[in-house]
Amino acid sequence: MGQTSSSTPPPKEDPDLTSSFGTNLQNFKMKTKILSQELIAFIESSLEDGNLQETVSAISSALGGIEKAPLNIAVMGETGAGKSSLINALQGVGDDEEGAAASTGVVHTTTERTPYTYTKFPSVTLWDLPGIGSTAFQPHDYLKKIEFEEYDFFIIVSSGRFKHNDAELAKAIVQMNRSFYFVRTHTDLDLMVVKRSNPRRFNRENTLKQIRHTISSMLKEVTHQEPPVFLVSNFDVSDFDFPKLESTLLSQLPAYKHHMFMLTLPIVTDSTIDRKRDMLKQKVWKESTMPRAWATIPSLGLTQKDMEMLQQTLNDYRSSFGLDEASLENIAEDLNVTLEELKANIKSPHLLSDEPDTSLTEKLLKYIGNPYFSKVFHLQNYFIDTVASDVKIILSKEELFTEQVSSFNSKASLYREESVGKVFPVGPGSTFLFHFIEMFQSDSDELCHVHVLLLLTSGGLSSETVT
Ligand SMILES: Nc1nc2c(ncn2[C@@H]2O[C@H](COP(=O)(O)OP(=O)(O)OP(=O)(O)O)[C@@H](O)[C@H]2O)c(=O)[nH]1
Ligand SMILES: [Mg+2]
Repeated sequence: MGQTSSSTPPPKEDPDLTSSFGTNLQNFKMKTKILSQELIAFIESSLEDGNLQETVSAISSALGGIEKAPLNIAVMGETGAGKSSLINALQGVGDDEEGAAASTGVVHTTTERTPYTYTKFPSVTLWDLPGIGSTAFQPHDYLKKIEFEEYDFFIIVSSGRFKHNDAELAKAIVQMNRSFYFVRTHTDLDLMVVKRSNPRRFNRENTLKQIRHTISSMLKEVTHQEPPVFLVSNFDVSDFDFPKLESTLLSQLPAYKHHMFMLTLPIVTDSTIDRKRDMLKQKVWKESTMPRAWATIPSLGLTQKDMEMLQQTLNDYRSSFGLDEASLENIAEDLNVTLEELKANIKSPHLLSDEPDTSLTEKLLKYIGNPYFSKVFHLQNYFIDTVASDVKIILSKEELFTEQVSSFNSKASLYREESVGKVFPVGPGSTFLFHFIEMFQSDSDELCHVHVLLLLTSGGLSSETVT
């Protein structure tokens, strides 16, 4: 359906970026398909037209349906760590069943990156990747071969001791501004070995705590972050952290998509805003041959009429970016915030005081003290820069859009309540199964996407469906 990849900017210059994978991470331009090409084209054209309200509306509605946006998850790690088995377990299929991720086993190995639609969240693709260390996938070109830049989110799968390659993967992901979960498989075997070696002192909880602590500390040391760590057995999805892994994944994915969306948005919007800003500045530069442009405010040659024109100029810049008062009011309404709350985030409405009893000279006084701004030409450029930067601020305020989305969700709560207690038939194999349901309120332009989280226990699945 013609989606373009939007790339995130490369990380800052850092000598550490030449990882032990032999790849300079700056060669990777991370891509994501979270913004569809249609949406990108629409946002660019509405911004060019100075219709910020339309841009905000498009973003809000895309965020309202964010669960439908595609998300690519890489399942990566050393060979034999249990990546393919983990995907099978998440899908609720046995290793030898139809639909199982290819090549699990002690001798079989995954040789090609293979996508699997995550059955419990169909807009998500789980990528079963070849392991580091298999013949064709040596560390030095691993990231390149697995097409590291293609993924939005990562699951590092590891078994046994925490390894150098695990640390390098974690570092690479964080340096590229992405997130990951760390999944330690074979926990069943680990416990068995520890128990065998010292049956009298064996304490299951302490052993698990120790393993988790070791991994978390190593990860903190290499990434300076505390990513979630899950100890699982792919053979027993009801034990250890497997249920928590699954529920965390399903409950966090929409928020992560939202985050990725907002992270990607400036790459699309900033260049259009900058282009518009530069065009306006060029116009000002061309007009700067007029003596008025270099007049000093307010005394040398600048008349009351000139000052009024200056105020009009600011209003024009605000209008051309869609930040005039009327648009701001509409945007505030769309985002479910008050006009004051919206204005508190930005500067341009306050550049010239809007207090009724203040004279224009008084309004300009704050600039006159600064010799640089005392020139009309510089002041015009400052106005343009401020208005352009305000547009960027509004479009990058995750919390402004979150406000809108949460209000959207609260409208949906009515429908959520109605569906509590309904049971969905889902595939076998999971103890805790979560399913998102979409419901549509017909006869209304307030289309409600309702996410219902159902917690089912094994053995209790009914075939009752929700109409
Ligand atoms: N006991 C136990 N065995 C596991 C677990 N996960 C995977 N295995 C076994 O470990 C072996 C390797 O599993 P795979 O899923 O093929 O590992 P992989 O990471 O996909 O391997 P490559 O494709 O070669 O990189 C298989 O024999 C699995 O049955 C686990 O949690 N516990
Ligand atoms: Mg495999």
